[in-house]
Amino acid sequence: MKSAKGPVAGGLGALIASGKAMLRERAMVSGTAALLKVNQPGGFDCPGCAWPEGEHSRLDFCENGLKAVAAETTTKIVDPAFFAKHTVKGLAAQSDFWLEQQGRLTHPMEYDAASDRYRPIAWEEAFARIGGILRGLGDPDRTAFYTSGRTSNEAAFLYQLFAREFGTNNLPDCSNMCHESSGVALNDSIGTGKGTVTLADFDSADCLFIIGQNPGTNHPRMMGTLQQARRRGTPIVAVNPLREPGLQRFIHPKDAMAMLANMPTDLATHYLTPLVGGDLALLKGLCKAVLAAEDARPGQVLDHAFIRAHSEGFETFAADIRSESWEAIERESGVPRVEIEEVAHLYCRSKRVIACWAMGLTQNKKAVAAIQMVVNLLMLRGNLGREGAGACPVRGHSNVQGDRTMGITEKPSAEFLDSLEKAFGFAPPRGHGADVVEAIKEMAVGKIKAFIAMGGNFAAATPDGDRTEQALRGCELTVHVSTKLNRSHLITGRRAFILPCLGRSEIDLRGRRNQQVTVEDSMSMVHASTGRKRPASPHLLSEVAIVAGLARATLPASRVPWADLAEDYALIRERIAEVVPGFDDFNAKIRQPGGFYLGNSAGRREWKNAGGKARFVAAALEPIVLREGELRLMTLRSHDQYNTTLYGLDDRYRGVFGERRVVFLNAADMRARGLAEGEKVDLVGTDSRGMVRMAPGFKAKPYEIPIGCAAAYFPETNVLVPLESVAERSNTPTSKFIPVMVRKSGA
Ligand SMILES: Nc1nc2c(c(=O)[nH]1)N[C@H]1C(S)=C(S)[C@@H](COP(=O)(O)OP(=O)(O)OC[C@H]3O[C@@H](n4cnc5c(=O)[nH]c(N)nc54)[C@H](O)[C@@H]3O)O[C@H]1N2
Ligand SMILES: Nc1nc2c(c(=O)[nH]1)N[C@H]1C(S)=C(S)[C@@H](COP(=O)(O)OP(=O)(O)OC[C@H]3O[C@@H](n4cnc5c(=O)[nH]c(N)nc54)[C@H](O)[C@@H]3O)O[C@H]1N2
Ligand SMILES: [Mo]
Repeated sequence: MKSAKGPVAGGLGALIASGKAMLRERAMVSGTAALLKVNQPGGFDCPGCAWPEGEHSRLDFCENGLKAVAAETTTKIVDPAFFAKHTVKGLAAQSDFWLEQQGRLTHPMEYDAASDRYRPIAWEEAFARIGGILRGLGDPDRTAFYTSGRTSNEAAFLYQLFAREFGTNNLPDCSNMCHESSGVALNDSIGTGKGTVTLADFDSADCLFIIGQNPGTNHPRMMGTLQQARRRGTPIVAVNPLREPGLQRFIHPKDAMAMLANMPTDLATHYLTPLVGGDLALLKGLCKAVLAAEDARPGQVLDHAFIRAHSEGFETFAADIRSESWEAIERESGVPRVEIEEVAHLYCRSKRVIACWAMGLTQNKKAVAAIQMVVNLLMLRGNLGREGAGACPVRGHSNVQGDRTMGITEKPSAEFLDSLEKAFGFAPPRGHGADVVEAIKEMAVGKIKAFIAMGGNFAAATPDGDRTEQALRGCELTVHVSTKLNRSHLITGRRAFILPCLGRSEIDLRGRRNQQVTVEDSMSMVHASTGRKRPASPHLLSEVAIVAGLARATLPASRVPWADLAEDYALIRERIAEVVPGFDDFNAKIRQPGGFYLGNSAGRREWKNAGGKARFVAAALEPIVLREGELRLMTLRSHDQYNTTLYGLDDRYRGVFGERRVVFLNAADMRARGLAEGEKVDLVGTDSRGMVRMAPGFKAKPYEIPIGCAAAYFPETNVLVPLESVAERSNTPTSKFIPVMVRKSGA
């Protein structure tokens, strides 16, 4: 939607776009019915994002939530007849968009190399063959068990139990590419890996920071919360190299009056546009200006009581900040001192501040240090563990946080393993397993030989596309538990299986009852989710039943009653209650409307890290040096995609229609390269070892982005991300910082 001042997020455009998505999926009738039960009591949890439900963010209407539901409830199917028609090579030649459009998987399939086709196989037969191969590998560490973040708590708990009883901690997950940096930073600073705020805190905050996040597209239900805040007069500070239309102007699609009058709410009151990767410098600048304000009015700016009682490391931190020069801060952040000071003064005037962030912070080399600097900034004025204030990493997948709570991690704590051992009577492996990047490296050298995926699209979501593909092809076995066809199914190991599962919207009939599952949102609320739709095929099994089937076939002498657990998920919840802190009376608690709050130690000002205090952590500012002509490329999501799933080819808010191979550039950088608007360019990256990577044929689009920076969509650009280019301490691929040359195609 356009207004006099440019594009507006939400509004009528959102209504039209979601209608189109449902028509395309032929999900109109059933989809609308399904939607009535999304995020409602007795209904199912939205498979979109992890933003919690609340008064202002209930899914009365959410364009991208609707697209996610439409994609899952499509009536199109990918059945054995489909696979008989297409060779894997033929399918691999199709686009990701085409693959997604073919519909829901209906039967378990096994790859037949001789005909290069997937052929149907009975469930029990598939389990038996996979179990046989896994046992035959000898060493349990030769298998990696990947998880994407939609998997329910019940399925996730069983899956990690299976992996650990089998004998490995190789549990890479999508978090490794997502909020791992937040977990590492927060655990070290405040002794918990999760956000400290609840949704109610947004009602009393008097200043919000939104750093490296594009909620208009990726967390649309957050927009209702932000709009309410603005109506109360709460200032919002956006920190983002791109001027995101969704952060500037928004109409709630439910808000018919505003829509008719075309009167959007102006969202961000302050907009800082750092260089890509310039956040650490910018945040140090904000801390420096706050310390300067304290020096000017001693005792009136900092929360000395908090600093004294609750923190350590303040002196070292403050000394480092004071010695940082404004010249370096301005150069490395790309933001003028006056703008930083203005926002710092707003921060000092505000009594209750929440800082939100997402991938713009986590997928950079200095991600962990930058997130710790956000925490430092909050702590200077005691903005942690009190009403209306705190740290809010905004999670991605709808249950990615819950999966971690259930033990999906390659680095389990000793306490967790002790509880598991006590509850199930086997000795789980104690050494750390492989994360995503390590798993790819270990597959590449033949150390990991089997790859099992509980959801996701590993081949497309991971960095260094070509190398990851080689690594997967080198495996003895690849298994994908999936709802829809994707690229990863076409990159097969020597033996390969697709195991199709129920989606969250579907009825999951086991033991004659429609089983409930549970999920945890971004603010530690756990609640039940019950599917309401008839399954896409009668041959589908739930993720829970698939894990149980695999485990039974792989571990004949198992101590876990797999078959019973898979017939009654309440029994799984009883076991979770035994192992995971905070889940006592789990089955009773999920009967409360809206579920229950797990609590957050830092939110209570209890510090569970090594020193027993919240830590101020200093970080040196190292100059970022690029080669002559290189730009800092960030890779991001369009409005019409869910990670590797493409719903369409538009990015309405950013003015892109019918295409995805687009690179956003500053007009000055285009002029310097003699590029006209729409001209085709190749993106070329070189890594430290001199290996050249290329993504050809992108259209140059002038955009409001700082000079020296560029942006393009993922997964098309994943070939450019070197496997070795990771965030310090979290090993997260630096998807938001890839040095590239932009060259005219064919030049
Ligand atoms: N509809 C929809 N919803 C989704 C998803 C989806 O694909 N589609 N994905 C889900 C998942 S798994 C996740 S993790 C979240 C992702 O949610 P986001 O983190 O909002 O997603 P991205 O598109 O990666 O965008 C990150 C933002 O960071 C900015 N940015 C890039 N580099 C920098 C930088 O160096 N500094 C700063 N300050 N900002 C920077 C970009 O301009 C962009 O606005 O959304 C979840 N929700
Ligand atoms: N360059 C670049 N790369 C990135 C990112 C980036 O910003 N830039 N972002 C990273 C981030 S934040 C993330 S989280 C990862 C995402 O990585 P993944 O989670 O691996 O990828 P998705 O695209 O979300 O997975 C989509 C597939 O999941 C399956 N699926 C959908 N619903 C279900 C379900 O209910 N059950 C099961 N079993 N399967 C289901 C479908 O088959 C679908 O094709 O990508 C990362 N990669
Ligand atoms: Mo994510």
